[in-house]
Amino acid sequence: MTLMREVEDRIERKLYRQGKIAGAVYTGRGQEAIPVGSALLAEPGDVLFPSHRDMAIFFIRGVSARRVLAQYMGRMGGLTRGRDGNMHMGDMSVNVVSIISALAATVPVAAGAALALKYLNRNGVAFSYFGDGATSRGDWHEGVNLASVQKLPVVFICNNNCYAYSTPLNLQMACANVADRGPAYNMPAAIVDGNNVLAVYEATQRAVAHCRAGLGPYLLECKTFRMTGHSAHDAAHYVPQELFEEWRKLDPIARLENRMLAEGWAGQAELDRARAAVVQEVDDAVQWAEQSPYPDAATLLEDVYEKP
Ligand SMILES: Cc1ncc(C[n+]2csc(CCOP(=O)(O)OP(=O)(O)O)c2C)c(N)n1
Ligand SMILES: [Mg+2]
Repeated sequence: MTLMREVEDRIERKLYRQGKIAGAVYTGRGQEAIPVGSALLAEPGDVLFPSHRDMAIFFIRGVSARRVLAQYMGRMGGLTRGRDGNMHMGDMSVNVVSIISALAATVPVAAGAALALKYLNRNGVAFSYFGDGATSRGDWHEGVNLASVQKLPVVFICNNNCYAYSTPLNLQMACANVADRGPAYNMPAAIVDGNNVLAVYEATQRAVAHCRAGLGPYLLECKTFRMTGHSAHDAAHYVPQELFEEWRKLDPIARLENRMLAEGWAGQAELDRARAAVVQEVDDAVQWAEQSPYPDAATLLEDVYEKP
């Protein structure tokens, strides 16, 4: 969670302002417990479909901060080798499927991946991530319906951060919770404190067990808040200030650290050392990324189309 926070802070608050980021910047500040608490439960053969606020998934699957930073800077060292300048990236060598920009477009793809895993008897699970707004798109309903009818092993993980760009929840869906959509598909759905990484972990354990037992998909609605604008170019004037203040008290990293100290799982010195190591790792990664070259224009069509 700290690595994700540090990499995203560096991108949004420094490199973007210095004009070094090639594309737009969307961060998951305040939402780190969701990708971390869930993706830690993915087995190597499982397939993950991150959304735009789930950077930790890449780190959990072993993608380095160097490569993620090079990606955002449009360099050859990035996952798309300079073809894209933000989070539209994946790494099929570790079963992380690239984000499709159109919201919810990856949901039917996740259902398809789960169909393949089931057909091949792999006992694998697809992890499908999206925001609250994405659940109002047609693709979301088609993908969820297919998964449910076919009893496919998909954990659908919603980060409900109360906004879809500037649109608050009540203006984009008529039910109170995303989880309320589950029964329409005869799919179990749980509401989780998305700012508590241990709660997300436990809920995901239950969801994954359900999927691996062949019982079909499972929906997790992780309640959280977007502690930033929609993107680095959005100051979020439309969000009432007191909401930020309320949710700041629920910061998932601070909450876990406080719990660790209270339970005696770690001392302050250990936490400080861990944080310093993260800062150092990100310093190194930024330097590495800045030294990575931009792609040669003559190669830009490589890997765009499959060769015969
Ligand atoms: C079909 C489609 N419409 C609009 C957009 C532009 N867009 C990107 S993210 C976003 C908001 C998404 O809200 P939500 O699903 O709640 O995710 P969040 O950004 O809050 O994590 C919008 C409107 C898009 N990418 N795709
Ligand atoms: Mg949202």
